[in-house]
Amino acid sequence: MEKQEQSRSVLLIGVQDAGKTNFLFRFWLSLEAGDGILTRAGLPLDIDYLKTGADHLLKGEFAPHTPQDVHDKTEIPVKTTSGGHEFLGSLVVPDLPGEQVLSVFQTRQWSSEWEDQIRSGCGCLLFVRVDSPELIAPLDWMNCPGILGSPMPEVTPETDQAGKAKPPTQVVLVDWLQFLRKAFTERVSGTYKPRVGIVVAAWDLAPNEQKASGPEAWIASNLPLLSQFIQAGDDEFEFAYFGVSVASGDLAADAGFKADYLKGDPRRAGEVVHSLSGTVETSTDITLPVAWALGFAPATKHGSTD
Ligand SMILES: Nc1nc2c(ncn2[C@@H]2O[C@H](COP(=O)(O)OP(=O)(O)OP(=O)(O)O)[C@@H](O)[C@H]2O)c(=O)[nH]1
Ligand SMILES: [Mg+2]
Repeated sequence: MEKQEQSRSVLLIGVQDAGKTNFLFRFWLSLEAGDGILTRAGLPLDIDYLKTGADHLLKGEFAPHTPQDVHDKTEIPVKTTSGGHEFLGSLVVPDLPGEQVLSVFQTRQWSSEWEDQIRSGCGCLLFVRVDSPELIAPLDWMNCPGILGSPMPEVTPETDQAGKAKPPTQVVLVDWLQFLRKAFTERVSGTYKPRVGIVVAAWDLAPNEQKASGPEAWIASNLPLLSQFIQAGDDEFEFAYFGVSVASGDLAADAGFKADYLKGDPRRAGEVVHSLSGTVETSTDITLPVAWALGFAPATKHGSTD
């Protein structure tokens, strides 16, 4: 059995409103419940941040947007003894506001806080969220004539508070993958293949017909540039897709669901849809995407239809 005792990180990357914070708080509840691949192995230093956040989910509400001035550097003692891995150590999962992710894209510079996390054994989770108003999608010019019967009309781009056009989310994320590749090559090695989980948050909001095909197909139809980059880049990263729902329903818009959720066991809610064994399946282990990013769950099996 491979035994490791050290500090590892998983970076949560996504623009505003992508579901990072709610995932982190549900992940913490899941570590505490102790039923998943990863479990808690002590108390984090910044327990207040996690506890206050998790209280929102326990009260049946989503946690709010992370303010610009929050520089959370959550460090949680965790352990696993799953699948031939034995790990006891500290897991750094920084929860930064999406504005910072966007600002790295805009200024082409990142802080030493980001840089310091790029090390061997570090994994990444890239977040996008179903139905997010912050998911900026350009009109697909290739399909436009087919859909609209005419070439692409003039569109007014969405703008930020300063009146600057907001970049399409998939362009930001593809750029981030390129920053990450460069940083891993410089700081670890050119042959190190970091694990990058693509997390589609608020999976409960995906239309039913799209749910059956899983998060990979959702990304292919909603963020085609990102999907193509992922397909072309599988020698540079190890990718897997996860559809995550922190409550298994919409606490904000569905009062009936919220009442049932509160009557049940809010400490153990949420689910993850993935295809790690080659077909779309649902797991109640919310630690799975993080465990996978750390290498504690097997890589995706491809070609199950052969
Ligand atoms: N239905 C549903 N909505 C969700 C889920 N997760 C997040 N949301 C919604 O998405 C919003 C944004 O989620 P956050 O976790 O704050 O997103 P974030 O990436 O941390 O955003 P910033 O802090 O702005 O960077 C929440 O306020 C919820 O309304 C989910 O599993 N299901
Ligand atoms: Mg946040």
